[in-house]
Parts: sequence; C-alpha cells; structure tokens
Amino acid sequence: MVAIDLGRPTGSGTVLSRPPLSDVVPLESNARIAKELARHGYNAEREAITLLASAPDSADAVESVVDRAPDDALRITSDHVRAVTNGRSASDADPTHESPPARTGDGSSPGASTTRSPVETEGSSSDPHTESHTTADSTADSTADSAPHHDPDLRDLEVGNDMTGQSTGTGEYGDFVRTFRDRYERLSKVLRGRVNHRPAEAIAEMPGGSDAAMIGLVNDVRSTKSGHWLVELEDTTGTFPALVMKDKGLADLVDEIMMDECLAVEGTLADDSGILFADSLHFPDVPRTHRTGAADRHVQAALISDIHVGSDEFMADAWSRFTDWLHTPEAEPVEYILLAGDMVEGVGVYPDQDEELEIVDIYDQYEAFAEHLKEVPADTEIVMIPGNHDAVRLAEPQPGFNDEIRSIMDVHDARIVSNPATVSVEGVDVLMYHGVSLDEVIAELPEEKASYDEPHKAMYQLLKKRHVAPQFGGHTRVAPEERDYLVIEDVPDVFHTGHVHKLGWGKYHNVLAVNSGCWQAQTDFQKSVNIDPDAGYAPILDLDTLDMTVRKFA
Ligand code: D5M
Ligand code: FE
Ligand code: ZN
Repeated sequence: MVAIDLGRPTGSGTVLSRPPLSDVVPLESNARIAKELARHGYNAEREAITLLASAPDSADAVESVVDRAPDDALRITSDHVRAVTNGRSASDADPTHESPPARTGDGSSPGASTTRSPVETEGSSSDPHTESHTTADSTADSTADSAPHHDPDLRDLEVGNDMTGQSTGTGEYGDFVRTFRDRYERLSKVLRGRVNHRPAEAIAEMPGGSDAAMIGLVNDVRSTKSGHWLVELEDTTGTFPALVMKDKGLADLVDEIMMDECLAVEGTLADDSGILFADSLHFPDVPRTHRTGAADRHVQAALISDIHVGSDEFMADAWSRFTDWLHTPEAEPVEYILLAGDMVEGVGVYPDQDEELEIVDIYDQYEAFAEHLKEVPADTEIVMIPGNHDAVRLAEPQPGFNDEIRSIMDVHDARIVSNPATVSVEGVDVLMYHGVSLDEVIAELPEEKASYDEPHKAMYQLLKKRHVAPQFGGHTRVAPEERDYLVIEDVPDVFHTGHVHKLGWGKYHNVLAVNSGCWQAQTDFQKSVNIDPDAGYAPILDLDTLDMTVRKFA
C-alpha cells in the first residue's frame, strides 16, 4: 500500500496510508451568496460571487443581479454583477421587481428546464468560457481580473473512449461474438510479448512433452479432487485445458482468476497432448514502469460519486457543506469535479427501493440534482458518467444521458460521457468507471485481495485484468457492442470508481486507484447486509503531484 501525502495546510509531514480527515469548513458569505443564487435557479461563477460578497450591501446586490439578469441567462457571470454594481448603485434596484420566469429553486418541472436548454452550449455571449476564448481583446476589461483565478485558457480537458451515440449492438448472438473477439484481440496483444503463444488447435497438434503457451478467455476454472486446478482457455480456434498443480506456487494467482477474462498460460504438454501442465500464469496487467502525467500548474480535481439525490438517505446537508467549501479560498484550486455515477437514486433499481424514496419521479430526481449542482461554482468543470441508478440502460458500457436528462442538467454545462470513459485532465489520464463489477470481484476473490473495506484493492484486480467488468452473465450486465469498451486499453494514471459506497485509495504499479464513497447514508438494505457506507467525503486530487487529500463534510 502506497503512502499518500496528506497535502494539508498544517503539513506535519506525517505520511499515512489513510490520513486523518480534515474538519468541516464553516459557512462563509460566498457560500451563502451561491446558495441564494441557486435558490433563484442560477448557477454562478466564483468571480461573480466574490464581487457580490464585496459589494457594500451584498444582499441588495444579489437581489439586483437576480432581478436584472437576462431571462435567458443560466448562470450569473461577473459581467452581470458589474452591470448592477457599476451601472447603477445597488440601492436603486426596484425591490418590487418580479423574479425571472421559469426559475425556481424548488425542483421545477422538466418542461420549464427544456425552455432554457439551448442557450449555454451555443457559445452565446453570456457564456464566460466562450467569451474569454474568442473575444479576449474586446472584453479585456471584463475578463482581466478573473484571470488569476480560473482562466479557462489554462484548462485542458479531453474526453476519450466515450461511446455515447456509438452503440451498435442489436442484442443478437453475433454481437456478443464480436464483443468477445474484440476483447480477445486487444488483450491478447498485451500478453503476446510475454509468452510465445500458439492457437488452441495448433497446441492440440503439438508433440506430447513440448513446451507450449496459450492466450485465451477463461472458459472454466475448477478445483480437482486432489487439490489442483483445471483452467480452460478459449481462443478463436477452440478451447484447451490447463492443469495448475497445487505445488507450483500458483495458488495465489488462481485465486484471482475470474470467468471470461483474458489470461496466458505457459507450460508443458502432457504425453498425449491433451492437457497443458502450467508453469506460469500471466494477467495482462499494468506495467510496473507506468509513467504518469501531471498538470504543469497547481490545480485539483474532486473525485466524487454516488450522490443518490431522491433517496430518503441523500445527505443534503453534507453536500451543501461540500459546495460551501468549494466557494472558499481553500478550494480555489479545485477546478474540476469528476462524478462517477449514481447522480440520483433512480426508480425500481432494487426491490422495495420505493419505500426509501423521497422523490418518486426520475425526472424530478434529476431536477433536484440539477438544483444541488447549481451550488457548485459555475466555473468548475464537471465530468459525469452514469451509474446503475441512473436513467440509462443498465448494461455496460452505459451511454451518457439522453437529451431530455441533459437538458434538465444544462445549467452547469457538464460533460456527460459514457460509463466507462477516459478523461485527460491537464495531462492526467483518469479512467472513470461506476464500479458495478466491484461487487463481483469482492464476492469472488479472497478477502485480503478485495473487500468492501478496501475497495481500491478490488480496483487493482480490474487493472490487473485490464478490463473493468471481465465476467459475463453474472451480476454485471454487459451489452453486446462491436468493440469491447470495457477493455482498459491504455493504462490510466488515475482509476476512479464509486458504486460500493466505500472510500479507499492506493497505488497499484503507480496507478492511483480511488473509490470515492457516497453522499447517501446507510439504506435499509445496506443495514441488512452490514454495509457501512463512507458518506460525505470528497477526495481531492492534486493534478500536479497526484497526491490526495480527503475532506469530510458529513
Ligand atoms: O450500491 C451500493 C452498494 O450496495 C453496492 O455495493 C451494491 C450494494 N447494494 C445496494 N443495494 C443492494 C441490493 N438491493 N441488492 C444487492 N446489492 C445491493 P448502489 O447500486 O450504488 O446503490
Ligand atoms: Fe451508488
Ligand atoms: Zn451504484
């Protein structure tokens, strides 16, 4: 287990595997202003909030800006604030002015939000990002003093491997064949340099006693009566059995094998060439020499997951403390939020789930989630992938949300991508995956290799298998696609998952694995199976050093 530098301001120099968690930050006036604007349906830039906070009468300035913001504005920018505080004094704002239409902070209908959807993404002049990119000269005076804070030009966020809109599967048998062929192709390539493999049908033709190696997907793993193991591999030419003898010192590796993953076996053929006696087993794995990328400035990303808005157990207060903190100077470097799925509680996900729903309509849940997102500073880049509670197909890969759900959440202009997806954030490659397969890894592997208490170790296994959901036909649904999007083709610098509602992180071959906990208190089901969730934590990742600090808001 790799030690993580705490990176705490007090910097005692202590290095621990699980650092003490920092205290909750008190509510500051910036956060109060952000909340007030959110209550009126607006998301606001940090710069705008800072200006409002420094106005002679902040409350009045907030009221004026709300009154005077253009009807089509989704977010309050520093320009909106200046128009109010410079153009006329805050005190001559008309106190009887009505609030803008269709802008409520209390979970309005999906219809209302649709009417405001097209504005942001078209590069309208009210969009601060577009403005500073394209008209730096003409708007120099309005953008100049926001530059030291969050200069969008310094940002660098690229999404790779997003399969939204790329689904090819019709659900036919042939589609599954293509998915697994692609898995075999791409993962066998990773193993090819390490073993001198032959196809199954060629191995069967080799003379007895020859040395041989095969790469295949695991068809079967069984222990024999005498305590050995039989591992059957399949490639595009057929299947071949390997016998792993108990005295070979491979028990530890056999314990890690899951069905349908890609594996290499090397050994000696039996006299009749009917079976391979294994000498070694190889997982595709991550090279130990993996070199990570890094941001070239001090900037941070919050890696969070499993918000579960709409559940009785959603921890609104903790969430609010988190968004309050985002408005404090300490959180100034947090320019990115990566959300690994389960934004909402969903409907009909588990039996008896409806008994614990605060919001029963899925669209209303997203409306409420969008309201909570408004408390996040508008100039924070958000990337989100769906989870098993979200309103997309359950089978993985899960495409990003459809247009209707997107339009509900459009205020923040988040990047909504598929589960899994890779995002490159200022040179740091982050693989985001919700994590449903972790339940299986934890259920099937020995406790010391994967457990709910150490979810990052289960993540190590996925890295080792170079696949986020190897097993087919079990708990994790896999969709038939021409390409196996679940293969971890490029080694990420950071692997971010959620789902199991447990906080845990560590490094595996230099890859930082982070499971980020949740914002939902223990549900009845979790109580019945003794899952004690880690709720209300925000792991904050330094993109320049890959150090992590965990903040507690519950
Ligand atoms: O799942 C959160 C965690 O709890 C994850 O490890 C699955 C498990 N879980 C929760 N509810 C159930 C039910 N009803 N059956 C089986 N496993 C469950 P999440 O999907 O994020 O709620
Ligand atoms: Fe969840
Ligand atoms: Zn989940």
